[in-house]
Amino acid sequence: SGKPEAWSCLKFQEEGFLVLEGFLSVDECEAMKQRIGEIVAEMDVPLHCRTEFSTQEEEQLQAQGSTDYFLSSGDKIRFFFEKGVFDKKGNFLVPPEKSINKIGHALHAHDPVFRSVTHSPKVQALARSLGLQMPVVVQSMYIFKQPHFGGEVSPHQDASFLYTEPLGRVLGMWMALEDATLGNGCLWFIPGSHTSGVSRRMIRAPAGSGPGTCFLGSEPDWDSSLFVPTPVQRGALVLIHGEVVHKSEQNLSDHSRQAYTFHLMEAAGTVWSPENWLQPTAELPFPALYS
Ligand code: AKG
Repeated sequence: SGKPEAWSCLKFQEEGFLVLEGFLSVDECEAMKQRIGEIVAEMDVPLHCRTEFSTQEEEQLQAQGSTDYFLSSGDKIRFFFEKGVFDKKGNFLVPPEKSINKIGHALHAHDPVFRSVTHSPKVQALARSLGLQMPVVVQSMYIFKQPHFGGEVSPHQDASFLYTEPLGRVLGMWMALEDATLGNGCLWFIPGSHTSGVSRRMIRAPAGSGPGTCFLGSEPDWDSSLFVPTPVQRGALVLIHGEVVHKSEQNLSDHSRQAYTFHLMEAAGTVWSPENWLQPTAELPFPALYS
């Protein structure tokens, strides 16, 4: 069942994260992996990844192109790549399916397989048992963590990117589709780090004012001894409080560590910051989780 016991809700409140092993069946994990394989096979590699650049101006245009590609990805299915996978002419140095870092940010809206997992009865039951009254889905990501070079995710709070007033209204649901181990880049958390606000915010720069986003504040230089590794088996769901500090390390192992994750906001009595990079659009207002 998707329902955590009362003691585990308490643990979530105290630590800011909670592992629910066995949330998904092996078949449910495999269905998502298979679907993502089809999506990758049909992928259109974005233009800014393929264009050749030789002058500084061309390089700047390319950087602008990738910023725009990111900033307009909130309501689409778009592809983001590991560093160093293209040559200067935009040819893949690594097979495309091994070069993707993540797919974001609206698989939950546009793909039937991911929509049905996101809105599944057990996800809804879990949200209800956590007391969410009017949860909406703000974004989703499929994270590949490729073998041998899948990039690290540096320490952060999700609310730095998904800021609300008041705080405490954003919840990540992170699903392991493959075992996540110490070797292949499992999540690490600082238990209890979700209770002292947000140390930095990424805000969208006003149109036409230079780089697309900037940070207000900075991430503290967290002592690495504060982080607790959280290896989980495939099928586990990890609840991530919007303000808990977490990270994952580079994957130097032979095994990928694929995950599907989405973020909910309790919309009742909450203001989504108009400065967040991610905004609901006319095409895709944040969909209600409950059907
Ligand atoms: C997030 O979803 O906020 C993460 O930090 C995911 C990191 C990862 O999957 O490695």
